[in-house]
Amino acid sequence: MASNETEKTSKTEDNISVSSISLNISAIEKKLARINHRRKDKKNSKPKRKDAKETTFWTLTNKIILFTVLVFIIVLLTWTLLWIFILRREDNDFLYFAGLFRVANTEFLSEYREKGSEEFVSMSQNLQHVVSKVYKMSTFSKLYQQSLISDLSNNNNGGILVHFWMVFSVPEAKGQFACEDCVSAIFKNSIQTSLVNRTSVGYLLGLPVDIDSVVINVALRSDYISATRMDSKCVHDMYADHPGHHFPLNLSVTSVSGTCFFKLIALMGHVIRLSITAVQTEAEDCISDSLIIYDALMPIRSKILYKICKPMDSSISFVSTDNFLLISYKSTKTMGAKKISGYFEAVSQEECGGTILTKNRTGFEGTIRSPYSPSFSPPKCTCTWYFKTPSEKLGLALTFYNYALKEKGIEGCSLGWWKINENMYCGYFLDHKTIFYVASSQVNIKFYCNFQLAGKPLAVDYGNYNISQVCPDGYFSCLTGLCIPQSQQCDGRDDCYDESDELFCSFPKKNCNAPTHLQHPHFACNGIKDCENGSDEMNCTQSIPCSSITYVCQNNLCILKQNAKCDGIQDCLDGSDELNCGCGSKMYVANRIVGGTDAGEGEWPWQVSLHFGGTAYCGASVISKGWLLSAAHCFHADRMSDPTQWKAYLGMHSQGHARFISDIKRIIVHEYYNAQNFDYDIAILQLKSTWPDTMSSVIQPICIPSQSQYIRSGEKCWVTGWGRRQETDDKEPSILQEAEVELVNQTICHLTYGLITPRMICAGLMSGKKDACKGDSGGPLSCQERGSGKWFLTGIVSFGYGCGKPNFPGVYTRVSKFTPWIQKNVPSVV
Ligand code: 4AZ
Repeated sequence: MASNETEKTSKTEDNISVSSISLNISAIEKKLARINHRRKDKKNSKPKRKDAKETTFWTLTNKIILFTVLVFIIVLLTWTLLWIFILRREDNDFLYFAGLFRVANTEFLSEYREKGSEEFVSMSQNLQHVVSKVYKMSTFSKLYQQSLISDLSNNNNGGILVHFWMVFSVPEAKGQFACEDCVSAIFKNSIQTSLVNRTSVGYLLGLPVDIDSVVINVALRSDYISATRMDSKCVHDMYADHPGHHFPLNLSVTSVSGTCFFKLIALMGHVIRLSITAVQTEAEDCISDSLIIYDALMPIRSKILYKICKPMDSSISFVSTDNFLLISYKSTKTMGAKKISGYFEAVSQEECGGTILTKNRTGFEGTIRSPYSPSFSPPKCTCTWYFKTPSEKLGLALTFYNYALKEKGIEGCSLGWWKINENMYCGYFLDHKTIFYVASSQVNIKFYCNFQLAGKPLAVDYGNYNISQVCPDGYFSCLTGLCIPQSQQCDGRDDCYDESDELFCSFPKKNCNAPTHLQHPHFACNGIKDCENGSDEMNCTQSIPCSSITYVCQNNLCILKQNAKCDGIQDCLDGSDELNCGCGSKMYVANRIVGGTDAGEGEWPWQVSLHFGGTAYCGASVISKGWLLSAAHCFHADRMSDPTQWKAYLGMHSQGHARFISDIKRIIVHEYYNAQNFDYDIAILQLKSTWPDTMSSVIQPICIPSQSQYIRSGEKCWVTGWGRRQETDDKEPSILQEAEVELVNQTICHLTYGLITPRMICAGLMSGKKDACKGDSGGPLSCQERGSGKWFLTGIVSFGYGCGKPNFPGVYTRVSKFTPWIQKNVPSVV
């Protein structure tokens, strides 16, 4: 490794300060000597009368005064120098950057693998010099401190890949200087490219550099220190030099505290496949323990493939883009044993795509897969398949699992995009299968997997379908592509997975002669006798096969009774429906949000205000001791997903005056959150500390609805928050606002907004006026259960067209769709 310039710099600076002090002291001594000399001369030449005068000057008092003045000057001088060279330096922040670029047309020497080799030292000194010159000639010259070459590696594109660190020193007064784009732009702009030869290789002070390969990211100081420490026993280079051979990776950590790096390097022309078979960690918050896999040899943020922060016992594997991969393992010293098991191997680069001639029949017959499936694919890949069906009457059907295609809009696609016979689609992940039909006998499919992280493996079943009749007679054709029996249309159950079978239905008809479990949920087991023969309220607590309208007891048996949860009556045989019911009650008995009024103190004890970097940003709801529920979109941007930047204000009435404030330990954003259409807009937050029980009059959890919650349009609920009172306001109210809104029929909501998924619910007034607005996001839509009087979190403020506009109700995340997800992630949720 090249020398660590920072340490050198600071040492030289220290030397400077010490020697400057001694210089000044010796200067003073010289002056004194000169004075004495002059004094001696004078002594010899002046008459005796003057000697007597001098004797009087050198009295003891004068000597003491002179000595004090001298000491004072020396102390002053020392302090000034100390301040200039040591104390003032502490006002500067060091900022660390990690980056890489490819030097083209240069042969990689095997000696570069050895950091102590002459070849490595000489090459890295040259490269360091070039990087330093780039920044010293730039507007950041005063801030730039040094660069340090971390690795020189061979790679599948040829030339040498340079992994490097950079350190900038920024005065604290300049605030958070971390303009990653600026630092990156300085580097890229220094590369002289020529339009003539049309390659991405240009010249950086004479060095042939591939401009497309340049990546520079802000890095963690702790990563820089761990990776560059001279005596580090925690940076390991591991080589996979026999293709196909499994090299074991058993990292057992009992006492190590800090970050260790494992660099996995494969033979040229190969990529690394890393398989993690088990992870034992203590914490689950990514702060104390984490395993991060990078598609680079340095911890470069934009090259993260995957993060593992909690124990895992199933196998998962990743493939690198190039012939290397980095594992960063962070661990804090705790009691429990931590272990990571797995192996890595060098595998050949995999091509995907091909020509497929389908058989002369309808039905699915084969599967196409993303590259390296079932491993996660590298973030970037391109596959091309060409399909030909045997007849003009047969089109191509594609079944996607937990994935769907949507026509591409003007924005780009973040989860892969598809070009199918000249049409462009964005792909996105969701929790059910979809079928996509291409009404042509010749189908050209191009798949570009431009993921931010490693691409989830995709398997797509293909087969022919009859272009003139997608679903057989007697079947309803869902918008998800599924075919369901016609009888299931408008039965109150979402059989299509996108509710397309339940939209545009007339008011449900009673079917009093059918058994209760086949009746419409609008009537069945809702506590109201709708049928004269009482058939709609019969056998409601008997175990029946589970479905989307049944309540699941803890013993996994299902009952039909609606709102069985916490209604004060034991309905499940195991009594689980009445367990954990310390939720949804408020001490406050009385009875801006747009069109809202001031709430009473303690009226909404589950309401939370989330502050980001000191500013109120979103709302949230308390759902159990130490856990909150909010909207995923509050945490979407890179910066916003950092839990350390957030604080939760609980038991608060007037903004900023909370009874309890906690840091956030962990943010779990739903894995299918879709920033384009706000689908799966939900996030769980774990608090760092929990409030004392003495605050229970102002802090209470709200109940989570059961998965089978049936939503009745027109039902009145309350939305609360410190968001804007008008769309045009430029500041938020200080007192918590509340507004009563009505749940809106899903078909009407669909007609208004178009894309409303089953994970959304609309609420507001069609006349407008009462609505959530900017700043209310993530906050609760609270609905009171008629029987028990308990409050349930029916919705989470998500989005809307403006605020309080007529015919545009607010859109909320439908919490009942996430009950199993919440239960999986939050221990003992109420
Ligand atoms: C927001 O920006 C927001 N009218 C939240 C809700 C609504 C609009 C905007 C619904 O946080």
